Amino acid sequence: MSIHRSLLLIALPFSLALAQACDKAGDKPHTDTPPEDDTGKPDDSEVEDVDQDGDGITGADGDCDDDDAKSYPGALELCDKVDNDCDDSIDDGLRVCFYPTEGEGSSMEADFDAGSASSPAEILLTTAGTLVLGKGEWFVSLRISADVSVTGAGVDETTLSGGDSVSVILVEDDLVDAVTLSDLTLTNGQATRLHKDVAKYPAGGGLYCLSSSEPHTTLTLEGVSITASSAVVGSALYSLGCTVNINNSNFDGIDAITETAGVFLENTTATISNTTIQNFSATQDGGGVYVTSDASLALFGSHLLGNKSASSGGAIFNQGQISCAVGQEDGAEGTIQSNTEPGGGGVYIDEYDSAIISSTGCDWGSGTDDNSPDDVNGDGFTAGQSFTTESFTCTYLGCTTN
Ligand SMILES: [Ca+2]
Ligand SMILES: [Ca+2]
Ligand SMILES: [Ca+2]
Ligand SMILES: [Ca+2]
Repeated sequence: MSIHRSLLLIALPFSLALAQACDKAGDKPHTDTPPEDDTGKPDDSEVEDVDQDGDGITGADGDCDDDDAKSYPGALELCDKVDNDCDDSIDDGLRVCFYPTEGEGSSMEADFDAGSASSPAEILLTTAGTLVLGKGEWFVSLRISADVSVTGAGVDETTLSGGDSVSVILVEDDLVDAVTLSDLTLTNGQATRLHKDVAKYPAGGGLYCLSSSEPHTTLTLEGVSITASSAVVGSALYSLGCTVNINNSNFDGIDAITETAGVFLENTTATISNTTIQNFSATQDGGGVYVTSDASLALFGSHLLGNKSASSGGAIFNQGQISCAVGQEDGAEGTIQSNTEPGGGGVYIDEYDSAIISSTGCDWGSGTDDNSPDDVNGDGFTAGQSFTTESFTCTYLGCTTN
């Protein structure tokens, strides 16, 4: 006789006895012939009355997965993509879960909760996966050196703060292909990394992205707000070598301190859609955005509003290639308005032969929302130029309307 057969013979009477015992516990008299089932559903009453996974709850008593001892009514919800507490919601009520691309998920709540306003937690993510943040505010400097998506519960629900002492998120490893941030706010960052050439300049208070070799890291922002963050260069965002895609986001310079630009793009290909960059005030060139000669910026249906430079380029200081156009999906008008600087031009074009700006379907304001004193100026201009909604192209020598 095989071992399997002997086990079966032992197990069979035991389960029959158990089924009978369960029946005795109820009021139903036991019969050998089960009543006719006219519900159309499989008759599994005898199976459910046994606690198959040993968690103390039978299927009949509400164990929503009687093959998983970590799932039963009242169980602790775990970061495992399973409904542990049997309320029909998976991983509900959890605050910080990390799900690696391979392997089991785990809670990072304790790591995040360890930070305070005066001492943000330093957290490294070195494994590819998804970090899911629930409602709450955490004080962190989050360094990402793997392909990671960070997703919050919404810009008004999930906030990561640098406590005015550290950059909130750092993306800085050449092995990283793609990092995505969505549905969260980064605030009160204070740059901790330095500009590559001018090491005395801290760069990227809210978000810092460094990708120094091919293929470049793709950094995607969807529904991200960056506020009240400070740096010498790029108070909200500094990108060196990353490919940056920004959609439905907001960069606000209120309570920010910057010498040069809220958004600083260097050796970067940037596409910014349906996004607002506003209220930045720089003591040097470039209020809202600074585009270096090896960078490009395509604006679609986006808004640069109320940015200031104490030098040149209230909205943008441009050495590279920039375009302003309507939204790619909704055709919404772009706006570059109410940006100011003393020297001339919402956009200032520096003396680089390849520096260019083209505008189609963007509104450069007029009257009270006009840029002051001009819309576009450049190193070789005889006078600053003013536009409203016409299409035009400018180099550092001057503009032509299309
Ligand atoms: Ca069970
Ligand atoms: Ca169970
Ligand atoms: Ca649940
Ligand atoms: Ca779970």
